[in-house]
Amino acid sequence: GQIFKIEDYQPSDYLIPETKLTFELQPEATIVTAQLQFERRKGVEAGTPLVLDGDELSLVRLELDGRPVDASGYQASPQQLILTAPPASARFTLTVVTQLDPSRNSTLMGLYRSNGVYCTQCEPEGFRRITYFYDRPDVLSVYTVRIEADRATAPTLLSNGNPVEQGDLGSGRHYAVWHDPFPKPSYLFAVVAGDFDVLEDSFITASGRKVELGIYVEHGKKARAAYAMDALKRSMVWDEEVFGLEYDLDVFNIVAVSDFNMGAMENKGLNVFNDKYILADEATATDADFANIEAIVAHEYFHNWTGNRITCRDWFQLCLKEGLTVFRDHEFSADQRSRPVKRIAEVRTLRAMQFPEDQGPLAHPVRPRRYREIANFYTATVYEKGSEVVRMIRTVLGAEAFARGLKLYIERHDGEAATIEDFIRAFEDASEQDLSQFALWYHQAGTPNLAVTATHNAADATFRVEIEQSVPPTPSESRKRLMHIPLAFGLVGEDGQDIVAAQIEGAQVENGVIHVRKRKHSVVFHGIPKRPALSLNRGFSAPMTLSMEQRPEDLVFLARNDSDLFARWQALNTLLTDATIRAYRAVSGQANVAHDPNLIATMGEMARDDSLEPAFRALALTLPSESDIAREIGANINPDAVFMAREGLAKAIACANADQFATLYGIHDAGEFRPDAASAGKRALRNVLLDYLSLSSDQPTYAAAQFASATNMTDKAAALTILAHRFPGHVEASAALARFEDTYTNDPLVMDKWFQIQASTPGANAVEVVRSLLDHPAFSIGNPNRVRALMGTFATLNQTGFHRDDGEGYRLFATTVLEVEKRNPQVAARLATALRSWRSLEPKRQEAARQVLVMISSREDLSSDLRDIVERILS
Ligand code: B3K
Ligand code: ZN
Repeated sequence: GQIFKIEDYQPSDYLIPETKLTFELQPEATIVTAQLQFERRKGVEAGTPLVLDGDELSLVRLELDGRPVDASGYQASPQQLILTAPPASARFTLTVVTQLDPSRNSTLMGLYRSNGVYCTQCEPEGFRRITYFYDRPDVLSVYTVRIEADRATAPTLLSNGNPVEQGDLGSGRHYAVWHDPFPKPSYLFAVVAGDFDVLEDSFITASGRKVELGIYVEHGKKARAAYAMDALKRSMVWDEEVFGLEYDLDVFNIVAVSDFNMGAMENKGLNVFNDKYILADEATATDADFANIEAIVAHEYFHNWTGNRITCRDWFQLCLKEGLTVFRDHEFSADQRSRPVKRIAEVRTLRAMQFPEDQGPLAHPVRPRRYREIANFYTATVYEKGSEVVRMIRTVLGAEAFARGLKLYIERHDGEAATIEDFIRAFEDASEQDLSQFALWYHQAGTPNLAVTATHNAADATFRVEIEQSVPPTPSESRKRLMHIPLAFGLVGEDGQDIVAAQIEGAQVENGVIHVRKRKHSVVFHGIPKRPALSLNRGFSAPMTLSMEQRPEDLVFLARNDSDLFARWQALNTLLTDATIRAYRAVSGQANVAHDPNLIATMGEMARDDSLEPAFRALALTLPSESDIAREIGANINPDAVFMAREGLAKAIACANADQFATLYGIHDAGEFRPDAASAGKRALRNVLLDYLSLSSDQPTYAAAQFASATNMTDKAAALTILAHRFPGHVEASAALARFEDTYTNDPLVMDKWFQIQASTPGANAVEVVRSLLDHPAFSIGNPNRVRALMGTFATLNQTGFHRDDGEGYRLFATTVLEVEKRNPQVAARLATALRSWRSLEPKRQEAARQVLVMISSREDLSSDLRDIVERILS
C-alpha cells in the first residue's frame, strides 16, 4: 500500500466554503445529494483538475452549476472523482449524487445501520464513503443538512449544529434540516436517524446563553443516561472555570449506539457514543464503567474547542487534538475525583498500553511522520503519551505560563487547522522559552531511561546524584538525540519530611524538578548531614523508565512516608515487582522463595491506614499485573512462571494478613450505592480484600456470599470474578456464572462482563472456554463490543491462556481476527496488536506466535488495515 509522508503535505487546490447535503434515507438504498460550492485557491491555475476522495462509492449523477457534466468531463471510480477541466471561474457548484447501502455496511465507517438506527462515523476517512469530497481535515466547510426518512422507524432526525426546520413529506416520510454555522472538516460531520428515548436537560453558559442538551438512547434506557448527563453538565462548567471555554451552539446532543468501532466521537454538536460509555446504573454498571463514562463524556465535550474549533492540518497532527484533549479529561477527572488516585490510574494505563507499544515493533513518535493506514494511529502513544507531553509542558513552563500559552494557541488558531509546530510556538511565545529540545518528545519514539546512582558523604554533608539518560532504538530510528526530561524529586529525611538543601550544584533544578538535558548530570546537594531517601519521578513527571539500585529499606520507607502519594504507590509497586521477579527466577529454577516480611507487613499496614483514602489503599494492595511483571523481565518470558510467581506473592500477603483483612472487609461496607469516587473507593478496597480472603481461606465462601447479597454490579462482578478465577470448575463458581447468565441474558452490555470474566480466567483451559463462547447466542462476531469483550480480553488480559505453550491460543485468536476482518478491518487490525510483544516470549511460544503472524500476512485478500499491523509486528 501507499505510504503517506508528512513532508508531502500540500494544501488542496480548491476550497469548499459551503456544503449542502440531502439524505434520502432507506435501509438498503439511501440517496445522498451533495451540493458542494468550490472556490479555487489563490495562486492555483484556472482549470486545474479537481480530484476528490471516495471509498466504495457509486455515482448516480453529477452536475456542474446545475447542468449535467458530459461523460468526457469527469472520471469516476469507487475511490475517486476527477473533474478533468473545471470552469475557469473562481467559484462553481458541483452536485454529486451517490447511492449507499447502509444495511450492508459492516465496516461501521461512513453511513451504517446499527440496531435499526442510521448513524455515521467519519473520522478519520469515513466521509468519503458518503460522497466524493476533499476528505482531509484542513478543508473546512459550513454544512447544511437535510434528512428525509420514514417517520415510523426514524422519528428522530439529527445532524450537526442547530435545528432549522422540520416537516411532513406525506407517504409516511418526514424531514428535518440542520445548519452548523462553524466551518468544520468532513471528519466531524454526523447524521443520526432512528427511534429513541431522549433524556433532556439544559445548561446556561457563563455568558448566559441557554443550551438544550439531549441524550438519545434505546427505548426503555433513559434512566441509564442520567449519570452521563450529569457528567456532561459538570464538564461544561469545568471547561468554563478552568479554561474559560464556553459552548458555542444552541444544542448539544449525544446519541448512544450499540455497534461502534471505538469509544465515542466528537462530531460538532452531535457526539456519537458507544452505548457502553453512556448507559449506567448501579444494577448494570461497575464503578469503573461510571468513571469511564465521566471521562469520555468530558473528553468528547472538550473536543469542541480542542479538535473542533481548532482542528488538525493533517492526520500526522492527530496528537494536537487527542493528546491535549486527553490531558484535559485527565485534569477534569482529577478535579472531580481524587488527584493522586487518578494519577496512579493514568500511569498504570500508560505503562500497560503505551510502554509495550513504544518498546516494540509498533513504536512511533507522538507526532508520526509516516503512515500506511491512518486508522491504525489512534494509539496509546498519540493519546496517552501525547497527554503526558502536554503535562510536561506545564511542568517545564509552570502553570501560569502554560495557561497563557494555551490561551494564545486558542486565540491564534480558532477556526483553523493547525500543527504541532503551531502549538509549541504558542507556548514558546507566551513563556519566551526555547522548547526545541523539549519538542523531541513529539518527534522521537521510544521510552527514555534514566540511570541514577546516589552517594552520601557524611564528612562534607553532601548527597550526590548521578543521572545518565538514554533512549533505546526503535524501528527506523536507530540513533536518538538527547531529550529534555523533567525529573521531579525529593530528598526525604528520617522524619518523613522533605529536606531542603543549603545549596544545589550541577544541573538546572527548579521547584523540585531536575531538568535533565545532557547525557550525564551530576547534582550535588549540600548541607545534608544524614543520608536521605531519594524519591524520584514524583507525580510521574516524565513518561520514562528509571534504573536505580535502591535499598529495599529505602523503598519501604518511601512507601510509608513520601509526601507524594504517587511516589508512595510507586515505591510499593517497585518492591512488589522486584519480589515477584525474584520469585519468577526461583520458580523457573524450581526453588522455594521466601518473601521479605517487611514488605508483607507494609501491605497490611497500608490496608488499615485510615489516614489514606480507601481508593488509594485499594491501589496499594493491587499487585502489578502479569503483563507489568513480564514487561519488567523483558525477555525470554514464560507466562506460566510469571503467573505462579505472582500467585505466590499474593498468597504470602493474604495469609500473613488474613485476620486483619477479614476484619477490614467487615468494616468497609460502602453503604447505599452512590457513584462518586469516595464510595467507589470503599468498594474497591473491599473487593481487593475479598480477593485476598478468598486466597488465604482457599474457600469460595466469602465470594459466594457477596455474589448472593450484592446490590450493585461492582460488588457482584467482583465476586463473580473471584469465584471464576480462583475456583474454576467449583460448583459455586459454575452456579454463579449460570445465575449471572440467566439474569442478564437480554442485556448485552452486562453479558460482556460475563464474557470478559470467563475470557480472563487463567489457565490452559481458557482456550476451550473462549472457543465455545464464540458460539454463545449472546456473542456476535459483527459487534465490536462483543468481540473485544471475548477475544480482546482473552488476548490482552489472559497471559496464561492466550500464551498457552502449544500455540492453540494464538491459532484461535488468528482465526477470529480473520473472521472479524471480513466484516470490519479496523476492529480486526486493532485486535491483532495484541501480538506485538511476541519477541519477548520464550523461544517455543515465540515460534508459535510467529507462525500465526506469518499465516495472517500470507493471505492475499488482506485489508490494508490488518496488513499494515501484521507486517509491522513481524518486521
Ligand atoms: N476522535 C475519536 C476517535 C476516532 C477514531 C477513528 N478510528 C474519538 C476521540 O478520540 O475522542
Ligand atoms: Zn479524542
